[in-house]
Amino acid sequence: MTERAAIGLREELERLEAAGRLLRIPHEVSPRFEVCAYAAESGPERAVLFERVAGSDHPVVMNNTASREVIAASLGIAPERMAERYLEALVRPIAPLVRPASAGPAAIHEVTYTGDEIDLLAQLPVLTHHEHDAGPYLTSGVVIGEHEGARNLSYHRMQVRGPRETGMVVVQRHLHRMLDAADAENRPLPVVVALGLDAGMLLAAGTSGSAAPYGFDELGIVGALRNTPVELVPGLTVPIGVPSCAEIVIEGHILPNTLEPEGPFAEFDGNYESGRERVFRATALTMRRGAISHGLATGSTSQLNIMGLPNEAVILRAVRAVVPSVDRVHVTLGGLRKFHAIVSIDKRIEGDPADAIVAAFAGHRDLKQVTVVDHDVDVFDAFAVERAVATEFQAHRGLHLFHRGRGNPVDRSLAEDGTTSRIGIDATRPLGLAVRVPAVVPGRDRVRLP
Ligand SMILES: Cc1cc2nc3c(=O)[nH]c(=O)nc-3n(C[C@H](O)[C@H](O)[C@H](O)COP(=O)(O)O)c2cc1C
Ligand SMILES: [Mn+2]
Repeated sequence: MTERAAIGLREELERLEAAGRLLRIPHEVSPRFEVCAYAAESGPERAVLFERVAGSDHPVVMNNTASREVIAASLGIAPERMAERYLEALVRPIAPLVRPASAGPAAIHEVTYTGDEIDLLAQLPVLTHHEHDAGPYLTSGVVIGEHEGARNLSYHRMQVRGPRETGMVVVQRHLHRMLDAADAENRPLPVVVALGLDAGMLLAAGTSGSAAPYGFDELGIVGALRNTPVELVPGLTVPIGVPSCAEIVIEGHILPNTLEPEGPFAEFDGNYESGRERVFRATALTMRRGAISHGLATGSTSQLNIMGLPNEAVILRAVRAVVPSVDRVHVTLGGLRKFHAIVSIDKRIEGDPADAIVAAFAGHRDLKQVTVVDHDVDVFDAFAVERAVATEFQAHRGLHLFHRGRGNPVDRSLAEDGTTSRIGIDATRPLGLAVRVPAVVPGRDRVRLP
């Protein structure tokens, strides 16, 4: 099987439907809470396509990153291959290409509104997510910025407050660095907001700075996952490349040195936030005919997967540098895809598990707990992992504690000075201990239950 990620949301939906992983909701559903309620109730196994959203001509997809299985179907890989495949893409990115003029106009420019023709709430389905949110928000737009040859992709929630105006929350990361430069000259920062994207694009935009440092173009990850460069077309009103695979694009500027009241909005830890945040003004809205939009609820598994699954690749890389026989890495959902990892290794010498633990912590500093198991334990099977801990682990030799490391502010259990403790669990068999022969009941394959 050649592993090639879907190019664009439409190809992704075809793949998901063929794999039985798409639920269509044909009746009309309200963008105010109801779409999110259906998405939450639907569970992580399938993406959901809302064919009729009240007040809009555009369908909305949700849950297309709700589980590893759904994402894998879009990426064209086996689910357990995700970390390995993502690592290949990080190590060998494929740079985007500008669409040649001879190829004619791109589909993303089939429908265009510019300037005062734009009315975001009238022209797009914009969801209201949680009970006490201030109103409709765009949460799933991938914001693309450029500065001195560097490109960046990241998410920034947008509170839609007027026909062309939204709030925009920009935390001190890569886009903020571009904003600092623009603020210093008191000029607006041009950006493109791409909406309605496939899982490869969504994961790349969620990849953290530890995996994709400033200046690393996240679009190169997407190109590698697709085995073909991402195609860019020039923006209509901003000097920023637009990924032509998007369903919808909002072009515009983040206003310099401007903060306005924003929120409340429920963040991924379930708490409402509000404050003074940046302001975005749209200069163009372009889309495909029949464009499909995309919704993402904060705190959902769809969001945790986007922000967390790339961490598996980073941990795999870090552990492999020390223990080349590392097999698989699983950053668990219960650990918010950030704090807890299971690592399997083919242990060659005593010392491999302890060094794998140290490497994992160094590779992804948010980690608080690493469990190392033998390679015949399925890291994705919680029962199998717990059984390995129950039957192979002894704290007097297998427990590794580290104190006073850098904590993540999201974690409210941190010490008063903001540091964290870390725990490593070596649940591998001592070398030389025979592998138990699993007890098998003969003839199970011939049983035909009534
Ligand atoms: C659905 C979703 C919403 C997010 N919302 C915000 C946000 O409002 N503001 C923000 O600064 N980061 C937000 N993030 C986090 C960043 O987009 C994410 O950490 C990204 O990887 C940062 O990219 P960078 O390393 O290129 O700066 C969000 C992430 C997701 C998946
Ligand atoms: Mn970045």
